Order: sequence, then C-alpha cells, then structure tokens
Amino acid sequence: MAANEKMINGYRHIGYEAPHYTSEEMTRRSADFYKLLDSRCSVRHFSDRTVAEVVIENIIKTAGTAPSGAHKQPWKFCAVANPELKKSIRIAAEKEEEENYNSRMSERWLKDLAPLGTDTNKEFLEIAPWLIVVFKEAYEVDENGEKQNNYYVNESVGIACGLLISAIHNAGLVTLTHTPSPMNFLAELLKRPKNERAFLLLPVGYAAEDALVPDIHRKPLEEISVFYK
Ligand code: IYR
Repeated sequence: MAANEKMINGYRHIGYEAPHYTSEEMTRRSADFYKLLDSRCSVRHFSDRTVAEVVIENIIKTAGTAPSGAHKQPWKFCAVANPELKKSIRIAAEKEEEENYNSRMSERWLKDLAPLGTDTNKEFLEIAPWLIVVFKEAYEVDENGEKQNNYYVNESVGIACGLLISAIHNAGLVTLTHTPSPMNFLAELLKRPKNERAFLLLPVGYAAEDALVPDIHRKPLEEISVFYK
C-alpha cells in the first residue's frame, strides 16, 4: 500500500491534492468565475442550429461530478435530439401548461410570472436541438430485489442540475429550467423505469439571433449573505 493510502472500514482511502493557487490567483479566479456565471440567464428563444453530441456528453459528465447522498449518484440525464420525441414532449407539456396557466396557478403566481413573459407556448421544446430531461432515482433495487431508498435525493439532483446549467453556460450555449407540472408524462414518453421521477427539463442550444430576455436583476451580496467574523 502506498504511503498516502489507508483502509477505513475496509474501504480504500487515497490522498487528495486540491489545485494550488496564490492568493492573487485565487482572487482573480473566483472573480472571473463569478463574472462568467453572472453573464448567464435563462433564455426562452432558441435557434435550431445543431450542437455536437460530444458537447452534450461533456455537459452531462460535468453534472455527474456533483456530490450526492452516500455517493448514490441518484440521477439520470436523458438527452433527446429525436424530433418526433421532442414533438411528443412539447404536446404533452403544453397540455399540462394549458391547465396550469388557465386554472391551476393562482392569480398571485401569474402576477409574479408576468415580468418573465412565460406562457403556455413551449415551442422551444421542438426548436432547441437537445432536451436534457433530468430524472431523480428515488430508490435503487438491491440484489434481493428490495427497494432501497436513496438519500437526500432532491438536494443531490438539485446540485447536479446547478453544475449542468453552469456547464451549459460555460460551453457558450443557453438553457432554461422548464418545469411542466405534473411531469410524469416524461417518464412515460422516455420509457423510464419505476424508480426514476422527472425532476427538470432543460432545452439546450444556441440562443436565437433575435432572442429577448427579461431585464431583471440579481439581489446584491448584502441581500443574499450574512458574514459572522
Ligand atoms: N411551469 C410553467 C410556469 C412557470 C413557473 C415558474 I415558478 C417559473 O419561474 C416559470 C414558469 C412554465 O414553465 O411555463
């Protein structure tokens, strides 16, 4: 066994070295990364320009680096480019959204959404070259065929989606977090097993040339943080 290795509970632990930066580099890198992510916004107007599959693979691999409860990695990312499938997803999503906007959502909810300009039309589900449908794995089936619940599934998959969205932006592509509700139609259309539940639907592609986004602003640091020194 190498010097920087140790068995804990019968499992191998190995040394880990985080990247080293000078304090100047650290300050610059943290500011640059913030700047990069601060230039992201949800885009609802897509171009139909294709995106190479390898880029989608890299983006999904990035999401898969997320930490998860007991390292169960309780996620599945379905990447859909098939036009018929995208069309079926759009039809089913718009059907749910008709119900949502016309009866299920409260007046207050509709008022809160007004600045974003969203509506029941989800044409981006057909125009974007890729849809990434994220499923959470509520449980796994063990060797005896017994259901074993996963841990902190929403937290784990939520973090993975954050990384996914950051990776999409870093690649120069756009997305938005679409949440048609209820979302069970996605498991049906994509023929997912019973332990998988739809979590988030993200169209991925280039922004349309004439894309418009709402002129909205982020809360400043003072509003989102409290420092105890
Ligand atoms: N799921 C609907 C409505 C919607 C709800 C929220 I909260 C948003 O931030 C945006 C939209 C839709 O996708 O249109």
